[in-house]
Amino acid sequence: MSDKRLASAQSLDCAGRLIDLSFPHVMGVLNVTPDSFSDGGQFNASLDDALRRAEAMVAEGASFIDVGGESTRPGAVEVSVSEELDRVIPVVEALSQRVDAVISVDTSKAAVIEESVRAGAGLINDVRALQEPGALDAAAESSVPVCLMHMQGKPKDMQKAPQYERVIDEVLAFLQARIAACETAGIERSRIVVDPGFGFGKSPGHNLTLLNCLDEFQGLGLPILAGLSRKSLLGQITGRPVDQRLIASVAAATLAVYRGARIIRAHDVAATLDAVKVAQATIRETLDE
Ligand code: 7PM
Repeated sequence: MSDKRLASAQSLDCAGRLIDLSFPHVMGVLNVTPDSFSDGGQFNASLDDALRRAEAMVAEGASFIDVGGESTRPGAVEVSVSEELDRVIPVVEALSQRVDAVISVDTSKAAVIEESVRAGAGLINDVRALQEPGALDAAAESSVPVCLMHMQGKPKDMQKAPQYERVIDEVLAFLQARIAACETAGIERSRIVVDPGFGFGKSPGHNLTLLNCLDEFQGLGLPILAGLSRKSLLGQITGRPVDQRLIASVAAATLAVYRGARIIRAHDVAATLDAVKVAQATIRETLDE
């Protein structure tokens, strides 16, 4: 076994819940949509629904539930702090008490980071890698791990004309700079997860290079998270619409784990977990773990 692989075999302390990274984990996606929380009655119905969906994903084997209140969809408009807090915090409060998994919050805002951790979140997943005002300090003061993701441009226009000289080098350099910024702010390396950000300001070719060369990120010595589930790259490869990308998503998850990813962010947890187990057993050449 390579030294690099040993170096990244560690564990993450997510608000007291230990995640053993010697084997890969699935992070289930839970979107909390804008219109679902419009009035009192709807609010409770949506909260119940979110709880049920989260419990189902945990029953399928998810180690993390990623709660997202801001759409980072290409072309999406930004949401206000108060709106994002209203969407996310009640869900985090309910889930962290009732669901047997780490609650991750997909946010870039300092106030949402602070309130989420207070409400029981065990991981901050930031597609903007803690570059928003106050986010770095908010994350440093919380004691939970952070996922730093690479994005070129902003969600509004990131898919218009993604350009790189060498995509791997540029994404690596960005992540190294953000890791350094985290360390300066007081976030130790043992609290950092990295993510190349599939689909965030990348052409199909860029995404495929990142997937095929994902093992180069192992040199950072930090756990790698990959999110490819249902993404447009898979639509471009297979010609299928978003609701028919399960098989392609599972294939991509397998490849990502084979190239070193330790956490796979996915909508379809049971299928994804089977796939990552196949990749893991192949890497280890054993059924142990
Ligand atoms: C539309 C397009 C809606 C893309 C939602 C998305 C990632 C993430 C997302 C990822 C990490 C999705 C994305 N993707 N966080 N949040 N890594 N760390 O497909 O790849 O869910 S949102």
